[in-house]
Amino acid sequence: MKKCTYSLLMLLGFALTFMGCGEQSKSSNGALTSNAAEKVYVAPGEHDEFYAFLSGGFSGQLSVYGLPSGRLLKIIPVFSQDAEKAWGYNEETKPMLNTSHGFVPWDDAHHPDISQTNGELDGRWVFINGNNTPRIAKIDLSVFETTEIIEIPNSAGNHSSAFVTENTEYVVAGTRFSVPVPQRDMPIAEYKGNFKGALTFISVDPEDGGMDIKFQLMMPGFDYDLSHPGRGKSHGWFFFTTYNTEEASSLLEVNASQNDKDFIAAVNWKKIEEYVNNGGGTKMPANYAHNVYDEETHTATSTMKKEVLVVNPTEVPGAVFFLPTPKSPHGCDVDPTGQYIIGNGKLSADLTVHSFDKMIAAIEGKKFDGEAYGIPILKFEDVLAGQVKSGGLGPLHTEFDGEGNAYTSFFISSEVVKWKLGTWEVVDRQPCYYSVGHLMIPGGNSRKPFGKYVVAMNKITKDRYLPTGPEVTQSAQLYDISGEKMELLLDFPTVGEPHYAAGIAADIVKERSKKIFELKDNKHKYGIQSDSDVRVERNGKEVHVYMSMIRSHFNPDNIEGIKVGDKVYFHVTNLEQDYDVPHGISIIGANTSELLIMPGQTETFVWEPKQPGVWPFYCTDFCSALHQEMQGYVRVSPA
Ligand code: CUK
Ligand code: CUA
Repeated sequence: MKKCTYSLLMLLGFALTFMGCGEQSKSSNGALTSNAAEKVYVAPGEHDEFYAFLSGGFSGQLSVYGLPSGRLLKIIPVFSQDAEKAWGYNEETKPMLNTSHGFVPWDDAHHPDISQTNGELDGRWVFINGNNTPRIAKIDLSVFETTEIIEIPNSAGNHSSAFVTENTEYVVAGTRFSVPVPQRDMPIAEYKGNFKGALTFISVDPEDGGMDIKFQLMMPGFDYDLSHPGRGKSHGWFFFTTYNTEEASSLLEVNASQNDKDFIAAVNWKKIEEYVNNGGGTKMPANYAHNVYDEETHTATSTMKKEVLVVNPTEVPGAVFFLPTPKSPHGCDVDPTGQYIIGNGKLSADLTVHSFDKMIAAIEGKKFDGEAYGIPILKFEDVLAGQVKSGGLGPLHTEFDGEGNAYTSFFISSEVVKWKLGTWEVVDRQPCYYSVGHLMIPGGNSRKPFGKYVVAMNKITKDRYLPTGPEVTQSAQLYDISGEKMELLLDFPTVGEPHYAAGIAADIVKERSKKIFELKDNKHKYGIQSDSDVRVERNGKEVHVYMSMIRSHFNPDNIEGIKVGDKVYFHVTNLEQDYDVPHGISIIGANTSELLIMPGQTETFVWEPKQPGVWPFYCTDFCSALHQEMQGYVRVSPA
């Protein structure tokens, strides 16, 4: 009888599966089908619960997603020119991409981090690093635009960036490559002892967010991979993973993995800050660009800075220590209480967890195990809190849910492993498809994570999506972590390679982000206030067109008197005062992108007509029923 019922159920199960409506059935791709769909469904017109800011990797940008739906809301241009928003094309934003190497309209963006107050996300700014030409950018979340970019001198790779301390006192940028400091022509083989690793502390103005390099800590020539600030009890410290502590100039012969243990560098930045505030440190010549977008003039300016304050770790006794950490640690993560510092040794199966209290005790007891370049090395056993026997391979990064659990990504075994802080026991594991890099729990970098979801950012998406030629999309996956077991809910494609992400409850950000640019506050040099200001001014071969746009016309819309060989500047002001009505403009043959101009703002593009004729321009952004009528002509006569 029992057997009979069982087979009946089996049969029923089969039938349901064949009909494609098996309840809670696991599809061959690992997703829980029915329940998962409900959990990520955000009904039309409803808002997502979280914003997620995903780094665009080699796209150089920052993309904004809603969670749990995984819907792409916006791509914020940061380090790369963006035709859609004219970023780096119009005269106003070109200076944002200026560097000491000239105009660099691309970068490799890795790690976004959201500003904090008292260890909690305040939703004011997102910071993100450019790896290639070392830069840190700040995105203002009242407008979702990049408003400041600072170049990092004496650096290369800029990978252990851009993480913020718990009152956003500093955003920190650590060099990945050590380089000659100052840069100079020298044999590469003389790396050891000559190259330096700069850890840069950029102060952030609590009012306007203005960034400024406070000091650079000039560390030994290791590679500085990732970092995280202390928080709570360890606030005032910053931790950096290192590799290649052998200082090999070539990693070809696995030189760099000779040492059984590399280090986590623990930096007491409060101590160094005090030293610097009392006149400590040495000013050294350095060229770096500091680019600021002014929200009143809607115009960026680029300033070339000339010097930087450098501090040697041995100048400030008691400020820098090394914690031995096995096997090329990659991620360096600190739990929400600030007690545990986790080094993810990517060549090891086990995770090493250091204890902040034990570290302080060992420092106070002066229990050192030698030194490197004058920096004391603590004893591994003295600082070890515990080890997680993960059973996985290739641990990279750890996030926290605020409930005493940690979640570590394993690149090689391609999984998320959940374990308990303090007991180090593994409580769950779920596969990722495939090869996960970072994880992100909204607020996971703060004292108060919103422990509801974890996003896995995967390097490989073999077969997960429709094929699109040899370059298949990169991918993120969303897991529900509200229960004891994690549950895979959703795959969603990403823009570029999503190295890392930062997430925040939407309520903290969304009302503030409906900012209106008031026309009366428009201080743009070429801005106008009304249609009575529109005009065309000629100055030799230079022509300035002061133009307005409002539903649904340009003014002036017919322009004559332009000649081949002229340089025509179109200064176009959007007179709209509804916050979400931009207009666009471009003209035939313009060697730039269109301008998408927000209400109350002015933007400028340059046009150098090459042929006589009557050339049309039009609005490029749908704005009303008469959008198609929003157009005009420029008459160009022979020179
Ligand atoms: S990461 Cu940048 S190489 Cu593990 Cu933060 Cu992907
Ligand atoms: Cu203005 Cu379309």
